[in-house]
Amino acid sequence: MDIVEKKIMTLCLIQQDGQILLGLKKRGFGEGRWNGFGGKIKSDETITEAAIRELKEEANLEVTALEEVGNLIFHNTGGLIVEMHIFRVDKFMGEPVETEEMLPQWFDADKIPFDTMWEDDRHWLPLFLAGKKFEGEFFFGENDHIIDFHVNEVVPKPKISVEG
Ligand code: 6OG
Repeated sequence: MDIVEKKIMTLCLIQQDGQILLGLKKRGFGEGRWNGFGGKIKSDETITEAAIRELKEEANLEVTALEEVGNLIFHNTGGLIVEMHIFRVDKFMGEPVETEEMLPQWFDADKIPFDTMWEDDRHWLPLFLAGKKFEGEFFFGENDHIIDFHVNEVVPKPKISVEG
């Protein structure tokens, strides 16, 4: 299949006191699904800057510490490829508020609404919740169903010191 377009996107997730913050997407791509907060990168910003901006725009939260923990490639129907960078937000200021784009809500880690989320989430969110780093690739077919995928935990390589 021809590649029509490739987009780089961010996704921010906040885990706190056994809960995770998700937003119900009110419009656009993924409307009606619960997801983390994020969007496309603008030409004048880094991926991290885009992640911070999107969380402010979509839930009015000011990120003060975050870490990139996941990297996923989505092959969508029509040739669109999305490279999604997933961030764990460790510190933020403010309370989540509803915006034009998202309705934020805290979910207990064992009550995540997977049935109204993107199908890929059930395959990598458990790794995120367990504090792991991960990478993966998903191939979507009709009706946003997964045809094929792989997800791997990324284990940092140990430092080796050679003496002598
Ligand atoms: P806007 O283009 O509306 O941002 N996104 C996905 N998230 C998950 N969990 N699974 C997918 O599988 C996704 N494809 C895209 C990236 C769209 C937001 O949706 C995310 C962005 O955070 C296909 O600004």
